[in-house]
Amino acid sequence: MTEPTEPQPLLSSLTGSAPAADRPDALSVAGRTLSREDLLGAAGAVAERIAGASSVAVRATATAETVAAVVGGLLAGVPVVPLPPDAGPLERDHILADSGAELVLGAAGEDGVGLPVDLKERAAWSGPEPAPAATAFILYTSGTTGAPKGVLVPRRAVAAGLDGLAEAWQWTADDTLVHGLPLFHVHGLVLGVLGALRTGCRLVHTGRPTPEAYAAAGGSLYFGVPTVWSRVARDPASARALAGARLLVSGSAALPAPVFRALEELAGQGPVERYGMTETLITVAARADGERRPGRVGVPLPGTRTRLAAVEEGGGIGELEVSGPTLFAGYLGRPEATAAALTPDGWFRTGDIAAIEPDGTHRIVGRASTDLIKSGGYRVGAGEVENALLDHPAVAEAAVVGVPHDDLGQEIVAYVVADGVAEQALIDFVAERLSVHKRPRRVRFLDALPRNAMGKPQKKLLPPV
Ligand code: MCA
Ligand code: AMP
Repeated sequence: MTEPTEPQPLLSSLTGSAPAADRPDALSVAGRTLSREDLLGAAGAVAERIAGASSVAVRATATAETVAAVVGGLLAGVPVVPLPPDAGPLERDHILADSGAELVLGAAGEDGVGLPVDLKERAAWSGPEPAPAATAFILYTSGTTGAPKGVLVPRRAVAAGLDGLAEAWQWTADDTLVHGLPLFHVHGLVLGVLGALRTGCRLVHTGRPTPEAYAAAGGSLYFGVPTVWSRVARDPASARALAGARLLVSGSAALPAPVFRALEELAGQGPVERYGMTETLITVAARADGERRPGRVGVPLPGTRTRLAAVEEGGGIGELEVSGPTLFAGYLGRPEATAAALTPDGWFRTGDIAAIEPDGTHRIVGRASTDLIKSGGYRVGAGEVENALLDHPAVAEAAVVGVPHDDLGQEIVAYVVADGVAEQALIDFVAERLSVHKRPRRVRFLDALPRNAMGKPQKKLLPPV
């Protein structure tokens, strides 16, 4: 078997393949426009400031400054740690301490920490191309228990993943990519910003992913999480305005079939779905030239292999395992967690239950653990929210679950044993200490959590909300 060839390195794709005709609005983020040359100049100035640092955190507001800071990190070969801009002290301090980030780029938050990025600064960066195995990003993501883990994403994985998607979606410099997703996760940042820079296409980031903003942006290629697509589908005028787009893409959570059908009717096309994880980037995608069917997330990207583990007899479904060039290099400082996530032969255990159809297309059926919640496309660990609730002096016990929800896919619901505290106060307590999107949307007060004979909480026995 021949070894797969290395993709074009990340740095030279950022600096070397600018389309011949740069345009003043090559990049537009929440109304601020820049040419590609301006972006690279500002990013070069960032690179000069941070060169030699072991890692740099970026307060990832949806702004052009964030894009310049991230690209500056990639130019300088300094691993970038995106920080959710609304992360409260518990989450922020954990990410900064765990990653060891020496600097925080971006306008200072309430903590007063942050070095502003000036888009008017310019420098031509001429540093060497870092090794393909060097870390591009340390992305913090929830597990089922404890605090989020830092996922080490190699530069090679980003390059390979983006090239695979460009091929699957016929994504070229002629496209205009539109989305309004957060810039601290794979979807909005890696695909939604670096994908545009690597293919050389124009990017319009709408600030927030509202149906009206998507409709007004006039793109050829649109990215959204299912919550965004379901809001578009409920706004017929906005949905119809997308009829001229070449391709709509949904990912980060399961797209409900009724949303697919509504878009088919209103926008003349259902979205292609793709599937992935922070640890693996996107591994499976429906192709632009393939059949679009609700619930089918497509076929493995070039170089990626998939298999099902522990398939139940006659069931045809099992835990999806993946291998290939887009896999992470481990959880930062957590060898046991890294080892537990991999099989002895090096495949990543996704924790997702899937089926592979005879035509090779994949269906995601559910998750093995109910303690990993997907709400609005955000991955939220039940344990992290439970620990935050238990920090409240009035809370004696807490159990957090994801409950099916029309708009968010799953809604975070907390069951607590607590005395003398109101529902909203607990919601705000979590929103302020973690990130706003990790807050429970509802809190139920119980006299005791259901437990088994061993004293272990039994989430299956919790009463309906
Ligand atoms: C509400 N707000 C509060 C509180 N309640 N603020 C403080 N304390 C509270 N108690 C404010 C918020 O700050 C926000 O303000 C506003 O209310 C609305 O927030 P929220 O209700 O959370 O927004 P939403 O409407 O529910 O958001 C839906 C959404 C969002 C826009 C779809 O969930 C979203 O952006 N999802 C994308 C997630 C994503 O990109 N996932 C990718 C990871 P303000 O309006 O002022 O801000 S997955 C990935 O990367 C993989 C690899 C993959 O497959 O893609
Ligand atoms: P994250 O690490 O935040 O990207 O979350 C990864 C998880 O999102 C996966 O393990 C899946 O459970 C879920 N996911 C991503 N894309 C899809 C999809 N197209 N359909 C169903 N679930 C998805």
